[in-house]
Amino acid sequence: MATDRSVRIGLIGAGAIGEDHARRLSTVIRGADVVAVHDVDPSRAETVATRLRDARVIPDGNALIGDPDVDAVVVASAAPTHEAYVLAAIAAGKPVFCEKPLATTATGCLRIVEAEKAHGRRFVRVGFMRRFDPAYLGLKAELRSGAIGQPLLAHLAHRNPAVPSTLRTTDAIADSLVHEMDLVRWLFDTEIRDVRAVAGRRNVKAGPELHDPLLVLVRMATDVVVEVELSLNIGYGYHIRAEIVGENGTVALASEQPIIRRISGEERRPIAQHWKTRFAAAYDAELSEWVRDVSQGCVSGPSAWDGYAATLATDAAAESLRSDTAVAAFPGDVPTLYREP
Ligand code: ISE
Repeated sequence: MATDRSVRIGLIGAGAIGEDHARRLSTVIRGADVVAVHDVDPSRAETVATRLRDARVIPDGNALIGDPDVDAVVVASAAPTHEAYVLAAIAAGKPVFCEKPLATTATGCLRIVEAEKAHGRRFVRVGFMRRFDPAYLGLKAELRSGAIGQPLLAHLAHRNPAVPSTLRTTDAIADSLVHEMDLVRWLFDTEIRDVRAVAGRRNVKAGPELHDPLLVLVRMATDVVVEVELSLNIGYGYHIRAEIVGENGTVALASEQPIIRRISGEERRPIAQHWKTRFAAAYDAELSEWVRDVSQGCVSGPSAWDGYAATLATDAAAESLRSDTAVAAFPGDVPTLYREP
């Protein structure tokens, strides 16, 4: 649909990220209106809808997708529901922004890839927002400048202050580690070859079904080796770290906080406490670009193929924990539909 009126968006999922996207779509980003909201918890849908100018609560997600007043769909519901809603949006011929992961298994992601290929066009954009984070964009620009030479290694850390005690290791891998799996493909412009996950000493704060922390070695097709730490109960804050080691030097994410406090003989720098605040600019940028695309009748950004390649790698990480070996995660050649022009 190319249009000069506001894009009418249906939101599926009114939880933490869904309500944040509703806020940004209705108060930050121009050219969009959230006109319909669905959530498995009707009271959550109602709470979000009442904050919006003119939004209806629709009790069924598929009915929201098919609603004639909905031009485009944001899927921000629980990860196990993503595949079905994205397939329904494609069947309805509607553009869809799907929060990561695209699906909880690579097989599920492939079903979405096949659905787009059957239509001969893209409908899907995946919410890999780190590609739009100013700090990561600076890191990628440094890498591309060649200043540090060819990249050899990278050290990444993904630290959450705490997660629910019910979280399982496989869900944490599929939902959190997926960011790093997309990030390394984007940063190094190459595919992942294999993944080796190691579970060491458990954090006593981790729930009974969560192995935390994890250390994951990711080997890229160019032989760059990436070490990823996934810590989900680190306590002190929401801290995302990245350092790339090149032939001539290193480049790293600096602290995202602009100030340092020097008090009582100490230097103290604030650290974000939540992913909503640490990546607010990135979420704004990615959704702003999506709304612009929808209004112009085009699709860009992280694709269903990117979603498949990242989840293939998280599947491999989970399998590696089970088998205690490295597991292949090379997705194969990018289908024509997804090749950059
Ligand atoms: C959450 O769903 C996100 O996507 C955050 O970016 C990530 O850091 C967090 O671990 C996930 O639970």
